[in-house]
Amino acid sequence: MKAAQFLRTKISHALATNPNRSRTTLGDAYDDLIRTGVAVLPSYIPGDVTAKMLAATHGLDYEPTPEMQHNNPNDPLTDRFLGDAHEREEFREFFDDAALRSLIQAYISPNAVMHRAFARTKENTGPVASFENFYHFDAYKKRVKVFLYLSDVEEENAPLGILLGSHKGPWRYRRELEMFANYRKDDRGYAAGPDVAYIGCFWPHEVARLQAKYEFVPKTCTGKAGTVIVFDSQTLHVANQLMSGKRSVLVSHWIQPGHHM
Ligand SMILES: O=C(O)CCC(=O)C(=O)O
Ligand SMILES: [Fe+2]
Repeated sequence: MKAAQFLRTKISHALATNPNRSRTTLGDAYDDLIRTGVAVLPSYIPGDVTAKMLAATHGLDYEPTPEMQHNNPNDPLTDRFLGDAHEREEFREFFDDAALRSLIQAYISPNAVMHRAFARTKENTGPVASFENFYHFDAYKKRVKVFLYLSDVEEENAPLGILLGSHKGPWRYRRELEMFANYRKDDRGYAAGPDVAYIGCFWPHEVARLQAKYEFVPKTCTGKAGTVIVFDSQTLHVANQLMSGKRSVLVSHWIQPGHHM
């Protein structure tokens, strides 16, 4: 029953989205996105601009990241979050970027819209008990996330990790169906509880098996401040642990209208 509904939903999504390279000025990034699920654009936003943006995040009143609400309650809060960041003048140059919009609309469809925009700073080092620190996929729907690093992100500064090429393939369907059947959201649109927050997560041995079987190569998305990372959140990806410093990013999420999780 659920399987039939799931199949219908997958088909209707496939019909609603329609990738087309000619819509974007960022053709190479488009090719990377289609092929691997991620495109990295080094030095995309100039250093003087990101420096101002980073300074602007310092003066802001942050709240705890909503997705962290299901972490072990005994853990310290690991990061801070500011919603609706696209409404702030200081961040416009990123959130209003026309070329990035063209890239996402080329990848999803001309109707794709920005669904969320926020600033996020990870500032506590050490292990974190959160779903995102395991390899996971966020969705069974095409959904693009864009990160702008506001600080230099080296190996020890919580770089995003991606398994290249993991955004497609029939191996995904069993877990996607489970997500389709069981995922529940709270009234803000985030995972309703720890049981569902972890649905998209894979055990280390499962990740190793997928890597071996499909030759997925892991990519660690390090980059200087100003680097933009565009990825399909259907990829298997992981939040690597913050081992030193802080990691500040601006983030936007893009979806086909109506294709919320
Ligand atoms: O913050 C990160 O590096 C990754 C978080 C994540 O899993 C996501 O944004 O979907
Ligand atoms: Fe994620």
